[in-house]
Amino acid sequence: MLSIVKKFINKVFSNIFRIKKHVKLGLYGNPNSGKTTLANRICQDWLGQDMGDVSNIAHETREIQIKEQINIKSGGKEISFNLVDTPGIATRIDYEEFIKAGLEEKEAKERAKEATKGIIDAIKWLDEMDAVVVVLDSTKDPYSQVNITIIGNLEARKIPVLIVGNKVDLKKASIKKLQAAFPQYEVIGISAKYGTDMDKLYEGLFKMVE
Ligand SMILES: Nc1nc2c(ncn2[C@@H]2O[C@H](COP(=O)(O)OP(=O)(O)OP(=O)(O)O)[C@@H](O)[C@H]2O)c(=O)[nH]1
Ligand SMILES: [Mg+2]
Repeated sequence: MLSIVKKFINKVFSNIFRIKKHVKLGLYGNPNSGKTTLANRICQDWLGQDMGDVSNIAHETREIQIKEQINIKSGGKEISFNLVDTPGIATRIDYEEFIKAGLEEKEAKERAKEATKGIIDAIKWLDEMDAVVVVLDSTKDPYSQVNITIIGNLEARKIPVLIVGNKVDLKKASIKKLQAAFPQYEVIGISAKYGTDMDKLYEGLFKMVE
């Protein structure tokens, strides 16, 4: 009888604890790496709704976007996340690139200005995060300054990091190259667009924050 009461009390307590735990999870990475596509995938998986706009033109996300209380289940456990989609971080923004992508000059200049502000905000927000997923494009060279800067910053702040190699559906994708560039981390290959290996990503998330 006593053990049943104990079990009941334990269950109530663990439920309270579970509800209380909100992990602020940031998505960081280069422009166009697929952060918003991943944010939408996660929101679709657990809330059945999208989070933000996706575009093949870089710097689509220029303001921090937050979706609160996404309850994710993995391995028989449940954790509540506040998901933060951030503007892509770049070392250089050239409005002429936006003109080449088809924007009018005025629009291109405005986008460049907003993108610059967005990068500053993204960096400022780093301190707010409990954990960060660095979303890398697995078809691109991993030794880019931006990746190293983001990961170095997170290490210095002792914020847990999960590295995700996105776009594994593309021929040029190489998780091996990413893994070689970041040997101290396990790199998880996914396709945010098609939902490939999302279960591995959720497992990785739980390992990181538990
Ligand atoms: N093939 C493929 N394309 C993807 C994948 N994920 C994203 N994309 C494409 O990559 C482009 C950029 O995606 P976004 O999700 O807007 O990228 P982002 O990192 O949020 O970009 P910014 O907001 O500019 O920083 C879009 O054309 C997406 O459709 C993927 O897994 N596979
Ligand atoms: Mg985006």
